[in-house]
Amino acid sequence: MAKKISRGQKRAKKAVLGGTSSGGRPLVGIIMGSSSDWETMEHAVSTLDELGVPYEKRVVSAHRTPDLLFEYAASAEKRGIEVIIAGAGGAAHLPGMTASKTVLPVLGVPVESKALKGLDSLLSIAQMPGGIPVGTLAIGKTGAINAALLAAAILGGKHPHIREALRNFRGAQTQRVLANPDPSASVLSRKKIRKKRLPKTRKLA
Ligand code: RP5
Repeated sequence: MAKKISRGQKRAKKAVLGGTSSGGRPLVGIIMGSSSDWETMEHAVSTLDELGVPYEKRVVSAHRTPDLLFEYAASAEKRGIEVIIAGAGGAAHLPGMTASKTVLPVLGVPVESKALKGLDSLLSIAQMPGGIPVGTLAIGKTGAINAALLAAAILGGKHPHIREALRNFRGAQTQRVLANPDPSASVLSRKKIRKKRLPKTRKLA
């Protein structure tokens, strides 16, 4: 029989989980230090959506909500999460601290900072002392997309349908390049699209 949980327990569970994707138990936990990281991290989310990989997503700050970070990282494995993607900017300690509280693979996405264009984030995440690794991706959107693809590659070892989804993704990407060999054609079509989007300007008499 399913165990009944109280309203308080439900609230506490929601506080740890945040939002989830549809399509089954989340396998990837996507966390980010601030809602200002969403613009970058939404690319990890949309890539997982494209691959049909279930995830949960939420803001967890290493310095503003350290207790939540510990609770999240320590309970992730028990909750069925198999890979964590952590995005943070500046003195980006979220991925490293998360990795210190779990043996799950943690993939770090350096978010582009205003002051140093994400170089600070990149070094903070990549330069973990030996013993607690964080798989560090590129700065910004590229890193967020690749973190999702790498998470799918890790999951693919255990979940054959995810490996197939990744294979299809790669195949479609290859086909797109092969189908558009003329570089000037794609520049022209991009220019056309931009022109269409521009609002008409009225001439002054
Ligand atoms: C980090 O500080 C976050 O990951 C974010 O990239 C950065 C700035 O956060 P906000 O001040 O915009 O909340 O913790």
